[in-house]
Amino acid sequence: MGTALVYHEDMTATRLLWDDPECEIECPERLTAALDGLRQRGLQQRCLCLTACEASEEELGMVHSPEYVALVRRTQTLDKEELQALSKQFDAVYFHPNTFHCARLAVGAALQLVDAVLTGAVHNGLALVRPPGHHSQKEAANGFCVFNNVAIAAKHAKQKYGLQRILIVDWDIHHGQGIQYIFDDDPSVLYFSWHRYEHGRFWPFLQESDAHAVGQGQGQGFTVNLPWNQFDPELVLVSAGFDSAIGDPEGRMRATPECFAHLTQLMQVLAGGRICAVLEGGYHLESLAQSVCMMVQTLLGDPTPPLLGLMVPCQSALESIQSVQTAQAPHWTSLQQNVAPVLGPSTRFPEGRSLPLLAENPTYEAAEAALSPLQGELCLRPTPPICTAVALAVPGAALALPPGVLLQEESALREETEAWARLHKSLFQDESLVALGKILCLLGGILDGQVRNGIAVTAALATAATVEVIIQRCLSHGAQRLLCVALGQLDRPLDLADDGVLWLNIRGKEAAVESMFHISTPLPQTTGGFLSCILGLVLPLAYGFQPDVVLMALGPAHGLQNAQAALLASVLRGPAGGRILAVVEEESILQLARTLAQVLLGEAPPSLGPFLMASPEEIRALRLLKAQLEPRWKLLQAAAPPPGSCSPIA
Ligand code: Q9C
Ligand code: ZN
Repeated sequence: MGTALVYHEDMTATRLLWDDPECEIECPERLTAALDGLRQRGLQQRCLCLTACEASEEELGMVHSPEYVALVRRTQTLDKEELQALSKQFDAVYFHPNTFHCARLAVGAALQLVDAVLTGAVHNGLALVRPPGHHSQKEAANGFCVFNNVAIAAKHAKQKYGLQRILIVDWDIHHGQGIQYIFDDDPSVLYFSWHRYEHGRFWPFLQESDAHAVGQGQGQGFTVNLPWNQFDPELVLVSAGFDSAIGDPEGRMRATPECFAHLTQLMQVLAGGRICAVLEGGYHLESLAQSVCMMVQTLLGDPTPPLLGLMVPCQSALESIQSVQTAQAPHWTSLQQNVAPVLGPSTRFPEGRSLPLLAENPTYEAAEAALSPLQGELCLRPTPPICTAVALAVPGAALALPPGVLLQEESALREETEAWARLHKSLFQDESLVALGKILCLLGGILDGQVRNGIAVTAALATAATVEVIIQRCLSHGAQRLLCVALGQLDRPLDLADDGVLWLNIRGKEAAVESMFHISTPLPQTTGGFLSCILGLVLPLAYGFQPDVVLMALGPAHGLQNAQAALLASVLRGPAGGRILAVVEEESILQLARTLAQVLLGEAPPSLGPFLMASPEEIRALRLLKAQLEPRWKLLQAAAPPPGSCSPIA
């Protein structure tokens, strides 16, 4: 099981035949640049490469009218003047004698990818295609798009595999109005798009790209910008446009290539990891190539490189999120109990005010400058030879571990282990001393870059002392920032310097902020409360802190179900580039160690089970923490509201 890459070089055979500054950016080099990037970094070689076949006219007919398909078919025999005249009938479109062939290959590639994922041949994949698809409509080409590749793929997944819930995430910088129209009244396809809007002044200049568009009829609530885990989809299709990336002449935004690794990783916890991504826009060749590589690398299971920069959300982004929540609240019970405080009138931008976005954005030269050092860094960060290692206190228990994990047999030097143990004299003896030696060796592997992540199983009652040793060892080994997410009865070690360690304890007691680096919150008892806690508190704190290493410690009476522990471990892989050590007590919970090993190897976490709304006390606790922590941890301002019921209000 791996990652599919679907492509056909014939898709480079369509191009603009006349002068048109608007359309010239949609060029064949987009595909060759992306592919060269993948090849140079050895990523293509790690994928299952599939050659695209043309979609049939019947397949096109799932979305497009026979008249429109016939019209595109006829372009094969038109001359240049006729092609140009026809192109003018649409907005931002050009036709070429090869357009029909390429557009059918693009659809065919998307369908093959869905087949590969849904038959279980691969976990996930990317279709590198052109022309793109998300602006295309039943009877119209639009915005370089001829057939709607992703929409046809969604129809195919419903018809051929009987899927009932498909999530489409569209991260192209333009609104995919084509997909929105096609599924406007269809509640089985949730269309999520983020896009540049500028209060309607950004192409395609549509009112219906705004937050108030929520779908029609039965489909109300299914055209949305929505936090990512509520709908519980069976398949995730990504309209993967990279024109939101830095340097893009269309989008003029500044998402770094790394952002796409993190976006991809967030999607990976959904739908059992079944992700089909299909290329849409992206017109700065180097930025496109790097962003595609970031996505494919993450699909392949590699850790995400750290996100650099100031972790502060901008005011206008917060306002956009707020207005989406307001528009969606009538359709999703979850959004009615909103953790986020409503923005005061003084902070709101008046509707329609144009923001100085263009002036602030980088020129191409600036983008090149920002991209090239990143390149260097990418090459300098080698993949650790070992992905996941497990240190067990009792060796026999290894049988239950998934294949692919390294069993940590080696121990740290005896003197070293004893020196650490002396700090906690009464707690490490015999068996627990042996376990400590292995854990120290495993931790050393993580800190030296030999091992990506690990699980440490401690002997009975030794968890707290082990956590103390791990923290001290990390700090003495040059870790600048260590995030500790501690569950159950574990106290923050005394005499820790602030700043270096962010201690977040999720335990039975009430919410409390001892300091900006010492926080505790109760473990929610509902799925909704748990998701709110993870998405609305843990994740913003983790990304805001930018740790080098994450320690997830399950102490006595942690009360976490295996699926909850798996989701937590899965999201905590993001902020520290996958450097995470999970500490669990005793082999008695070996099933837990097994589940954790699976997610640390890159598998999707299991389902959390039936959905229960967060309780009022859980919401109150989160609100309280948010209010107290926001001055220091600004990402909390953008925190998702607590997720609610799995289906919208009828
Ligand atoms: N210069 C895709 O990204 N041009 N289509 C807008 C502003 C059309 C974008 C005019 C952009 C179409 C798939
Ligand atoms: Zn676009």
